[in-house]
Amino acid sequence: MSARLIIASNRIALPGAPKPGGLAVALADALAERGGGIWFGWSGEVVERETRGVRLFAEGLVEYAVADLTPEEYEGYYLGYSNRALWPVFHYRVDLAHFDEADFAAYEHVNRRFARLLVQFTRPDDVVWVHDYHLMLMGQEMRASGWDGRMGFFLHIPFPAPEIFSALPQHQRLARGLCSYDLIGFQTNRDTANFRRYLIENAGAVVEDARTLRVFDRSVRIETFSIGIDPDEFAELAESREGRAAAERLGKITENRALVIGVDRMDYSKGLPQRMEAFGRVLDDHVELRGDVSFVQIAPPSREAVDAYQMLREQLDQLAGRINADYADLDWMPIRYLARSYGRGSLAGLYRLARVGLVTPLMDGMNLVAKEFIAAQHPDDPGALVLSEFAGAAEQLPAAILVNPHDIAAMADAIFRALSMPIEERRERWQSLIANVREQDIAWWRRAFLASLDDTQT
Ligand code: GDG
Repeated sequence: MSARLIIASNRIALPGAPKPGGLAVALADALAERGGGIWFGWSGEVVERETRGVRLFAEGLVEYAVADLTPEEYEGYYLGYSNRALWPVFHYRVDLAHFDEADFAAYEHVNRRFARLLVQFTRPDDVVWVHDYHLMLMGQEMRASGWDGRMGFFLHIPFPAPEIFSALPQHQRLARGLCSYDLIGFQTNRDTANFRRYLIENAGAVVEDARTLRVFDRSVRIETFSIGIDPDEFAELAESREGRAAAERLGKITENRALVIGVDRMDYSKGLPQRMEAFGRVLDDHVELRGDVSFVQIAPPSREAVDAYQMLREQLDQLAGRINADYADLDWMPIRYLARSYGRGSLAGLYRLARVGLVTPLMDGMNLVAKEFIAAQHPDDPGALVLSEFAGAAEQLPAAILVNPHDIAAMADAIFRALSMPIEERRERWQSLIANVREQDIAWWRRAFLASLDDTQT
């Protein structure tokens, strides 16, 4: 029997609550497949007084252990260091980053508190898998609390070029902390290469073998595991009652107009203003398309307590308003901009209805929407995908129409090309895209990561 698995992530999908996405399902499955385990993380609640311990829930073979944050921890660890410093820097937006020693102290404090809480639950032969940028220092703190078993970390967002990472005042402490893990997984080869180069140039790392560096007196394995989705789930959702109902509602309004769709958390990394401008440019350049094509952008607001997100919201409201005012007619609205969320089934139905999917982040770890869009298409009449070359997914999906999201004219051309793509070419490209989405799906991802972690030397 393989060792028991312990997962730590900032947010947890609690039993009973609908699983917010494929990742939550994948991690719960990973735990079940290992014959049980523990999933530890923040409860999502902010309470005045620091609650000492964790609350436990069980579902089948999986135990959930959650801890609350105090308002100060929420502010410093979550909003502050995680989302005002790490998120922008890792997405190449040093201009938006806010460096505050007190935020870092809160980040360290929560990582330490979580580590101490979790260590109490570990048994010597357990395997620990920590997720994402909120918890980069948790491994080091677990080591400090006496844990010396196997421990892996997966970063869901990009790892930037060393010159960008070094802008973080605490880059050395973060890098050293990360190297407490036995395995560090990244989304793409680009990220893996960036982290290796950082360690070689700044921490005197020595290459041990193709995937292992000797650094800070340890051997650390650094490898790429591109996250995927469950493609069958999205194909089924597209045909589900919810999926068909959503497609029918939108289809009634867009009638036989070609539909272009975007679905993104409202985040400045997603390139939403550039995308709207590019769509406006298509209407500028192609008089014949006016009245004939609709762009639906679903953009649920996210991290609204952070300034940069409030500014983005205003910018998008303005831009969509302006383009609509310029081009709309009595019976046609060019952009349907929806700052709200929809159920996964509805999303799948809308993906299928669309002729073109626009996934044009300025920088993105992977981007699951690209894969969901592909999985939801009908094989006989699939839509075309316009994909940013800066999305991690571009490494795996060369059959998409790849674009530079900073180049508005090129994006407008790509949208036009996608709208006019003959059905044979759409089918051919889709066959190649879906083959990849199927091959490196979510089950492949978690198994590959855990197999590599099981195989590290301790
Ligand atoms: C991070 C990394 C990496 C979106 N709107 C709604 C909704 N969504 C769902 C999508 C998709 C998920 O949220 C978004 O995933 P992405 O991968 O596109 O982007 P991030 O949220 O930034 O995720 C990213 C990912 O982690 C996994 O490692 O790929 O690079 O940034 O599943 O469908 N879901 C529902 N309603 C919505 O309105 N239900």
